[in-house]
Amino acid sequence: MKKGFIFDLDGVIVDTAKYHFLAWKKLANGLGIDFTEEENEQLKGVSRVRSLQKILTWGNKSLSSEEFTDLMAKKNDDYLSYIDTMDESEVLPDVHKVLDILKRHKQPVALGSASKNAKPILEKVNLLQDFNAIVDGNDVSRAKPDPEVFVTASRLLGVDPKACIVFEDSVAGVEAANIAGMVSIGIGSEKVLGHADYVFKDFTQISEDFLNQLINE
Ligand code: B16
Ligand code: MG
Repeated sequence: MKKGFIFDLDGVIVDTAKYHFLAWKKLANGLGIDFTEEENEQLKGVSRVRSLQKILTWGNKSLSSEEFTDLMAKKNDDYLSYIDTMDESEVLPDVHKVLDILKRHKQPVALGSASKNAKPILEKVNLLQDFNAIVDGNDVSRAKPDPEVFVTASRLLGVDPKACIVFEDSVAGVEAANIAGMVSIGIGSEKVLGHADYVFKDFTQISEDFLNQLINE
């Protein structure tokens, strides 16, 4: 059966969580809310709107809808100023290796990210041309763990969802892949991503034999 490989972006291809952290921390502190790295962890894979709602809940603050929109725009401007400094060196270890193997085996590859900034980020790290389809936060209305982003990616690739393999670093993203009936590969800690079909610390742990097995099974 024809297979399709779908990659999450933040935490899988690049580590932009550190930039989200700096931008959210500035916003939260400006509202008198403390914001820790642990709280930032809980925003991985979560949409921008939902992230701000969570921060406000943690800080027990409420905003008018104008203030909310204004702060979201400011956070994104800050975040984009960090993104602007990115280059190829920020691609996580062995991501190029895995993409090259899949290309050599003529496997279709898609991006499935919650980020509305996915395309500019891929452009900065020079990977835009490596994906046959890109589905990001601009294309979907339902956030992970809803499988919309991955199901849309499988449709664009022309591959049955059940024949797709998803690489994800977030709890909600692994859940979304599982709900879609896709093979889920967690990138990160077994403790956090134990509900994935497979878990690897990072792409350096993924061999060509393993990828061949996924392609041929
Ligand atoms: P943006 P992913 C997610 O990307 C991030 O993990 C999450 O922290 C962020 O809030 C979300 O994108 C939205 O990002 O503000 O750029 O639209 O992991 O799904 O690639
Ligand atoms: Mg992610």
